[in-house]
Amino acid sequence: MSDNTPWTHEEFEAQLRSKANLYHFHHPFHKLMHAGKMDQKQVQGWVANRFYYQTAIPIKDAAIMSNCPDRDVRKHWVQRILDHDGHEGDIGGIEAWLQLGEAVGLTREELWSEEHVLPGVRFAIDAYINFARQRPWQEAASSSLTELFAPTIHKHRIDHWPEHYPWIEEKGYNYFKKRLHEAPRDVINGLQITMDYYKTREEQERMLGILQFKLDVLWTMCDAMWMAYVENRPPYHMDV
Ligand code: AHQ
Repeated sequence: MSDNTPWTHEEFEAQLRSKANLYHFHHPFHKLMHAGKMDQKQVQGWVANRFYYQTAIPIKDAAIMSNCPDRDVRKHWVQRILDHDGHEGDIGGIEAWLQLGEAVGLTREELWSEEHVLPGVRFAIDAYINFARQRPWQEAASSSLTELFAPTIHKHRIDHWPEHYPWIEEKGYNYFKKRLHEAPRDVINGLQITMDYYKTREEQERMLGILQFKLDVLWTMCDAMWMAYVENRPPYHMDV
């Protein structure tokens, strides 16, 4: 007989964290990057494609807020938009990512033009934005909890890129350093919303599926970049 007993908050969080092994940190594309085996073109491809993700985050968060009638939730959630778009005293994550682009040898215009954005990356990210627009705000908010696993990946870049990619200018690290303290704060807020919303075992199991959807978004982005920048098979490659 299936167990319908709801998980305690501790058990529920442990279930969420048990998906850590599916996080895109473990994708072969990131493993190649983390091992220092990428050339400048491959790193530039990643930076340019991830810029589309970075510019999508505040759009996604604004979609969540537009669906959320709770003032107290919006009062906290708006910080995520400010963190990316910038505000008094903070240039914002999008500007910091533009500086990462310059630090790896791209121009700001190239990033804004989206000329390097691969179809598979665009579709995955647009799916995330549309999920946030169409689903109950609590579901969209809880889908951000892939950031449970994000500090590892930011710290790894800060610790290992200088030895692997000495040609990347120092200013390129500012984004990752910024997220090291923003992501854990966001996770606390996202976990609170998640624990308050998913009450029954069936609802909790559904949340695991929502987290899996977001893990799929991140993994699919890496799949598209692997094909283009590692296999050298970008869309409409015809050779067999
Ligand atoms: O830089 C990232 C970021 O600002 C966010 C916001 C959050 C969300 O709302 O979905 N997710 C996220 C992530 C960021 N960086 C990714 C990375 O690998 O650098 C990780 C990604 C995430 O874990 O969802």
